[in-house]
Amino acid sequence: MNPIIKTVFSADPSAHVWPGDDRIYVYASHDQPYTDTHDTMQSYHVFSSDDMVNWTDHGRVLHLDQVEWAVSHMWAIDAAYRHGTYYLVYCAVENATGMFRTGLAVSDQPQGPFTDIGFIQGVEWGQDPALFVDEDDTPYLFWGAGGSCHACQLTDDLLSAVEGTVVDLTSQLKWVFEGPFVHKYNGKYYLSYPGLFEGEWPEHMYYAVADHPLGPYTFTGEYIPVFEGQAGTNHGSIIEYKGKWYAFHHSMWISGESACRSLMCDELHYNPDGTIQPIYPDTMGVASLKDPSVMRGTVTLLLDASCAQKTGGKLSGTRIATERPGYTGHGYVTGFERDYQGVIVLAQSGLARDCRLIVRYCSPEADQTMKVLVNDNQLLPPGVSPSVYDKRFVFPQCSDWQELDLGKIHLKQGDNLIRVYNGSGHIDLDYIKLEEWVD
Ligand code: FUB
Repeated sequence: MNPIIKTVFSADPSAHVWPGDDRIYVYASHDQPYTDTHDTMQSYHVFSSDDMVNWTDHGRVLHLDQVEWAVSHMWAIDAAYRHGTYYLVYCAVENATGMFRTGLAVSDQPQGPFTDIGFIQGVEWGQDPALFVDEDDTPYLFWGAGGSCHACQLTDDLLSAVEGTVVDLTSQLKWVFEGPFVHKYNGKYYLSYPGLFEGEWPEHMYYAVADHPLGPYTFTGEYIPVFEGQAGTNHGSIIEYKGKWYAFHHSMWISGESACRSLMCDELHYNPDGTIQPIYPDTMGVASLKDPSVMRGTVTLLLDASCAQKTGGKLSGTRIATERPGYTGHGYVTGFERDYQGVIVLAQSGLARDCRLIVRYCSPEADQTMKVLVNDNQLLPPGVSPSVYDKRFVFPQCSDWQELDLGKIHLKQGDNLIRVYNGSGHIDLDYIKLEEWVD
């Protein structure tokens, strides 16, 4: 169904399938709900799926506060995998110059969280970056803003433009405005981008084709015309996944506001001559969903407790451990030894909504009692009246990791803090999961 992500406002989707992984990952910028301007964009989310129907939101994976050189405008992004490292390639306005720069952040996991390593030297006004690594392992960077598009080869560490390789592709790309993305199909390089037909908003999605990543490109056509409910902008990526091709892009179908966008995905078809058939987005979205038995997909927010500190939460007196096998990601959180020690995670939501709260934990020695706070509200175990002082949940003894369903919680629009802490019990905590609530 379109939009594919209904739980949080996000835009500029860059989809990738990494070697040896059967999931598809979508890296996206984050729109603060209903601020009516792109100036408030400060962070990124990663979404993944193995069926293009049900998605996992891996939460906030990089925030402006974690990037020393940047002052604002965490706009469009891309991602790359090279030599065992996952790169988030993003843009932000540099504090020192007021210029858009192309930042690089790294992780050893495709879903992040990511750590900034600085901006790419030799690239000025590097808004809307796309990092394309060719089959021979050569990395190329594309960027575009305000009616222009440039590209260059990158050095092996990806941190600089190779001297003398910067090319201005603007005149080769009809109507180009911003947002390049590059994919390869049948040996040809496809550069897709949002453009302004005759200089007029909103943006159409166009593409051009070349025999070399740095061009020359031949303008080939439009693949997503302007559609009803489109935000003023559009921006996207093209990817093959499990034998089918898809175009990811965005709309304002949920919010009705152009700076409050939602991710979309539609199937993409090539003609025998390599041209792309136009896409007319509809609410049914990807073809697999046209099976009437699958009427809607789900989005689950999965917050890895061991990443809490880097994703907008906090470890309060607790620590990360790895001794007990079977955890998710980098480890689990342990050390809930005294009252009030615990974990806080950030759950961002586009709309106020109900969710099911699930905790994955292990407690081999005995039942434990824990407290849970959602924002400022103490969560009540079933059957416990608000007047009762002792509102602790029992986490039953278990010799291996298990999920405990804590029932319905309410998320407000925007940022929510969920805290699981010691109420005289000690657990090992792997993740906190928020499933969409279905009545
Ligand atoms: O998301 C902020 C900006 O809007 C992007 O950088 C542009 O491509 C447009 O989508």
